[in-house]
Parts: sequence; C-alpha cells; structure tokens
Amino acid sequence: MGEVKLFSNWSSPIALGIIWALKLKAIDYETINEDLQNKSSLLLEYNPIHKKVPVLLHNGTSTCESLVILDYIDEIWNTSPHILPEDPLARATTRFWAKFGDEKVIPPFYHCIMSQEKDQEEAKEKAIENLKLVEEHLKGKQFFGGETYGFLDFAFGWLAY
Ligand SMILES: N[C@@H](CCC(=O)N[C@@H](CS)C(=O)NCC(=O)O)C(=O)O
Ligand SMILES: *[C@@H]1O[C@H](CO)[C@@H](O)[C@H](O)[C@H]1NC(C)=O
Ligand SMILES: *[C@@H]1O[C@H](CO)[C@@H](O)[C@H](O)[C@H]1NC(C)=O
Repeated sequence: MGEVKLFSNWSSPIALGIIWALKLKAIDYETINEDLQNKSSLLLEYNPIHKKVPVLLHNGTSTCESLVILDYIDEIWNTSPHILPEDPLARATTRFWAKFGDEKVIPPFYHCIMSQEKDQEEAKEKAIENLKLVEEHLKGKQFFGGETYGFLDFAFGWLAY
C-alpha cells in the first residue's frame, strides 16, 4: 500500500470526499492538519501551484485537486469497490457533473461565505440555481452512484456541511 498522507484542514470540509474515498478502499492514511493562515513548507512544496488543501501524498509523491485525487485513488487501488462507474458513458457523465460542480456550484458557495452582504445574495441565488440542476441528476436515486455511493457523492457530499 505504501505510505499515504492527507494534508487537510480541520475547518475545511472539502477533504471529506477524499477521506470517504480512502475509507471505502480501506486505505490507512495519516492526516496532516495544515494551518491555512501559516502554510507549512511541505504544503508549498507539494502543491506549489495552488497552495491549497487537500493534497494526497503517496510514497512521497503528491497529487492535488480533489477530483484528480479521487481519480488517482481509484486507479492506484484498482480493486472493488470502485469510485468511478465502469461504463465509459457513465464515467463521462460522472465527470461532466463533477466539472459542473467545480465550476458552477462550489465557487458561488465560497463566494457566499467570503463576500460582502450585497454580493452574497447574488451568489446565494446562483448556488441554489445550480444545486437544483445537480438535484435533477440525483432524482429517483439514493446516491449519485445509484444504490451505492461513488465519485459524485464524494465530489459533492461534503457541501452539506
Ligand atoms: N479546487 C480545489 C479547492 C481546494 C480549496 O479551495 N482548498 C481551500 C480550503 S477549503 C484552501 O486550501 N484554501 C487555502 C488558500 O486558498 O489559501 C480542490 O478541489 O481541491
Ligand atoms: C508505493 O509503495 C508500496 C510499498 O512500498 C508499493 O507496493 C507500491 O507499488 C508503491 N506505489 C507507487 C504508486 O509508488
Ligand atoms: C508558522 O508555522 C511555523 C512552523 O511551521 C511556526 O514555527 C510559526 O510559529 C508559525 N507562525 C505563526 C504566526 O503561527
């Protein structure tokens, strides 16, 4: 299995998706809590482009960006249960919605938290509008993955926090 470390922050639920994926695959890992006001030299070394958490360190090699990390976990620990569906079309649809989330749902959420009151209202409307589209895709299913959870549940589930 090798050595697995997850750089995250206690106040940041985005790493939950990665934690769920690691648990699903029964991978032992160590958590490294980053102070985002005072980032460690290791975080800057392992994620020099974005300087953000989560970062997954595996055998000394880092992978960044949640959606990329989920892909990596499913490919490296390539045994059942799988995170992505097997069917190519289902995989493509999954990636479509994950991209939609990254581009259209998560940014207005952050905007709501970070911005001034006036802009907040606008960001809130956008977030709700785009969440409704995501909800349509979930219709009639318990999880995005259908009977069981998978990629999109990990990509979106933490937003509930
Ligand atoms: N697109 C990134 C977003 C990660 C992200 O926004 N991380 C935040 C914590 S929630 C962070 O590390 N912020 C520190 C900073 O921006 O300086 C992903 O999917 O992993
Ligand atoms: C990580 O290390 C483990 C054990 O040392 C090894 O079995 C595995 O192939 C390595 N994986 C990668 C991707 O380096
Ligand atoms: C920032 O982190 C370093 C260690 O990584 C520590 O020595 C220093 O005291 C911290 N500074 C603040 C202001 O917390």
